[in-house]
Order: sequence, then structure tokens, then C-alpha cells
Amino acid sequence: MKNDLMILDGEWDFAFTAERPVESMLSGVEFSGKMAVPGCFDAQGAYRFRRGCGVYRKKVGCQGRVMLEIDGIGLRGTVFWDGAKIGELVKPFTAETFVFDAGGSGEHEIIIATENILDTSPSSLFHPFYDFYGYGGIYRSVTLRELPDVYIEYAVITPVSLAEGTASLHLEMNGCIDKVRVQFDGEAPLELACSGCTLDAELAVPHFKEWTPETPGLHILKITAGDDEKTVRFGMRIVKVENGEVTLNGKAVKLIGFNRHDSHPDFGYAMPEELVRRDLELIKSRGYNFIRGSHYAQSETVLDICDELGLLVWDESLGWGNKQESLTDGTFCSLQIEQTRQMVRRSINHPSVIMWGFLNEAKTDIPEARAIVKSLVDTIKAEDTSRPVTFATMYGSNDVCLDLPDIISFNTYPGWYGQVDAQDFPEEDVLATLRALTEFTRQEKYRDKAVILSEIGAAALPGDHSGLRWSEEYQSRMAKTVLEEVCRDDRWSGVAFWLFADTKTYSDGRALMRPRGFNNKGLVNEYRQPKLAWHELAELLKTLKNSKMA
Ligand code: ADA
Repeated sequence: MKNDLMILDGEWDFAFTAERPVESMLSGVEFSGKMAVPGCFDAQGAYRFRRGCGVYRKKVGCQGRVMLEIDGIGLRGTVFWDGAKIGELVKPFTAETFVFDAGGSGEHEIIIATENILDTSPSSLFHPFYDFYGYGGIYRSVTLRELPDVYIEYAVITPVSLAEGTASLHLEMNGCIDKVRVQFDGEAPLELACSGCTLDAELAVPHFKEWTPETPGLHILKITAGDDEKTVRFGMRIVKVENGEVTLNGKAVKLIGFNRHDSHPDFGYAMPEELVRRDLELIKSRGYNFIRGSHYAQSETVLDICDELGLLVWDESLGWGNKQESLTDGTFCSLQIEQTRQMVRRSINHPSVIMWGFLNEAKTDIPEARAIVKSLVDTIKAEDTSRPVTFATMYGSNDVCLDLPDIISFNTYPGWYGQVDAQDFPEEDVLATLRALTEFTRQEKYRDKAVILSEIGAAALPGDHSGLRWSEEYQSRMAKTVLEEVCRDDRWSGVAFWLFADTKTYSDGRALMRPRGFNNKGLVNEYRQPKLAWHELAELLKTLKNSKMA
């Protein structure tokens, strides 16, 4: 078998330069420093908050045709192998794969030149106005493997029937092969005939168990194709939107949880696994069942942990408040489509992912937005018909794209924006806003769609106990009012509170609304220390738990 994975994480040689080097400049780069991979070079230490290029170098022994996987970088980058360019990285947070001839046996050199310079052009996927910090570096793992002649490019296993314990398998190989072998959970292997370079089969999963939030049982499928071997972990669960509700394994489910940035002040978007796990365990332990992965494709680490804990995930591709000039820009649209397709193909086997999303708060109140929204829905459906699709709108009933997704998701901030002078918590206004939204979705054309409150919240500065705006008490009242309403009103399939933890953003231009340079709407602060709302909301949740809360 030629499938030994080399994990290239660890210490890389590093240089910080003003410009991203092109091939001809590589020999001039002096790698005088060291940097951790994964890591954001501007999160800590000498390069903290500096903008420029972080150039990483690693030596590696291999030969022949190889697959290099870079699971996510920011904000852009170029990859060189032995001094020659092999690819560009233009989609932050997106896993990219490069297959190429590594050359003869011996030591080779990889250089990944990243940059965190903010790009304001309409085609840019990461704008300076996004409300989360634009860190640079190699955010996620880098791996390499030597490839056999025929190898498995893509393997998807989709649960078909929970009554019969069957699942469909779809395989794509780079070349033709006449049979593959599959083995569930170490049971007796099965041989399946292949026609050409793909295989589609429906299989019975031996001793199958349902994957549910309470009992997140996982299965392992080992696939052998010639000299290649791939292992896929999956869960037997079926998610649908039926009669205006999200259902999981045939039962309506109420999704209650948080938007979460995969971010930490000391690590940026390269949070160590232990810290990610601690976040997710904390959320699960308080009785929540839902995470919206705002606002970029989630890492394998996040999704693996959610699979194991039984947390339900909204996975979305990168976007934030994108304006008309981007939504109608050819390059922007094709990058959106590519990154969304890559997200789906990358994470399709994770049972925790129960919906796909894209374009958070884009300008979807204009007809010009419809083409890209429709293309993104179609792109996802072409890859995966087993999950609903959504996007979070800030336009409420003025959105003109709500017929396109399966789930209508509203971001709304009553009691926070639009009334900055009022100091007391306006409970009636908050309830009136939520009720107007659900009323709007009761009309015939939206009746079959599920509805989620995808963002709502108030900022709190730890230690402010005035009871007024910005205090912990105000934030807690907001969260509790919303939770009660979402549990009371059956039209809501769920809520993702904004926000789990305070998250690094910028203060310039928003200084009044983003004190400390953080989005302060976390129920825990950036180091995950709880605010009052964290305790009070969980206490309330215990008393409200209903039969739809998985
Ligand atoms: C929006 C946006 C979030 C965050 C939030 C806020 O809804 O989607 O990313 O910026 O507003 O805190 O204002």
C-alpha cells in the first residue's frame, strides 16, 4: 500500500517580507526564523498584527507522484516545490489539494508564501470590512502522500434508510479499476465490481446504529482500491426539511446553540485541538445542540469533534456583508462557487453537518443577488441532496432571495442596533420583531421552508453590572427573552445566538461598537470566561427543554 500520510505540521523555517515572493525572488528570501504550522504568524510574537508576507519553508523526503493537501490558509498564498510554482491559494479557509510529480528520491523543498494584505477589490473573498480579523498564515494542517497509480479521489457515504440500515457509496478514482474492497467496522470485507473510474452501490451497514445528538454512534468504512486505501468515518442519520420544520431521523428538532468563530486571541484561526474541544464540550455540556460555523468552512478538527459529541453544525463558506459590486463580479462569483463546492466535498461525510450555508448577510434585497444565490444553491445540490441549504439574511421581509434556500435564516438585532440611545432592555420591541418575522414566513410561498434565527444578541463588557446597554444583565435578558420566544413559537426551528465567545475584529471605524477591538457579544469572553448570560441562559434552557430538543 502506498498510502502513508506524512503530516507536515510542526516547526517550519520562516521569513517575514514586505512582498509576496515570486519564483525569481525565492533564492533571496532569508529564512532566519521559525514558525509553527498550523499557526497565524500575526497572532503572537514579533509579527503580531503586522501586515505583509509570511513565507514558510520545509524540507521533505519523497518521490514520484504526490498529493499535497493544505487544509486552510489566510489570506492568500503561493505554493512552490523545489523552487517552481505549483499553485495559488486564493480562497481563505479552503482546503486545497495539489497533485504533481515530486521528482526523484531524496529531499525536496516546499515553500508556502502566505500574505495577510487586505484586498478591497470587488473580487476579493476577504474584505477589510468583515467583522473578524484578517489573520495571515497556515491556519490548518499540511499533509503529503506518495500516490499509487490508481487512487481514490473522492468517497461519499450517504445514509439511505434508517429502517433497513442502508447507505449509498459513491467513489471516484483517478483511473479505471475493476473491483474495490470495502469493510465496515472491521467486519468481513465485501468485493464490489467497478465500471470505469467510479462506483455507486447501496450497502447494508452491519450492526448499524443511528447517529443522534444523544448517542452519536459512528461507523468506519475502509475502502481498498488497488494499492490505495481510504478510511471514511460516517454516521447513520437523516436530515430533512419537512412541512416547515427541520427533522432529524424523522423527528422535528429544535436547534439551540451559538454562532462560533474558530478563533482565539493567542492563536487566531489556528486554535489548538484541545482548545477547540474545550469550546465544543462546554457548549454541549450546557445542553445546547447546535453550532453555526460563522463565517467560513469549518476545519476537520471542529467537525470531527462535533461528530463525536453529537453537536449539529451549520457549515458555511466564507462571506460577510458582500455588496452588489461583488455579487455581480465574475471572479468573486466563481470563487464563491468553487469554495462552496470544495467545502461540501471536503466535509460531506460528517454526520454533524446538517446544513450548508453561504454568503452571510450579502446584499440579498436586490434582484441582482439572485443569480449568485441560485448558483450557490444549485452547486450544493449538485454535490449533495441529503442536506438542506440556507444563507443568513439581514434583510428580513425585504430579502428577494428567500424562495431559493430550504431554510430561511434571519440575522436580526432588535434591542441593539438602531436604538443606540435607549439604555433599558426593550423586551416588547424584541418580541415584536421576532413575531413579525415568523408571521412573514407563514405565507403560502414560504410555509414549507424551515425558519432559523441565525443571529441575535447584545454586547456585554465583563464587569459592567449597570443593567443598561453593554452590561452583563442586559445581554442576559436579551438572550433569555429570545430563548423563551424561540421555544414557544413552533415556527422557529432554532436559534444560533450571536455569539459564543468574544472575537477579535478591528476597532478602527467601529471603535464605539467594538471596544477593545473585539466583537463583545460573546456569552463568554475571548478567553472563554463566562459572562452572566452564559450561566443564566443554560439554567433557563434546562427548564424549557422540550420534546423537539434533541
Ligand atoms: C452581523 C454579522 C456578524 C456580526 C454581527 C454584529 O450580523 O453577521 O458577523 O458582525 O452582525 O455583531 O454586529
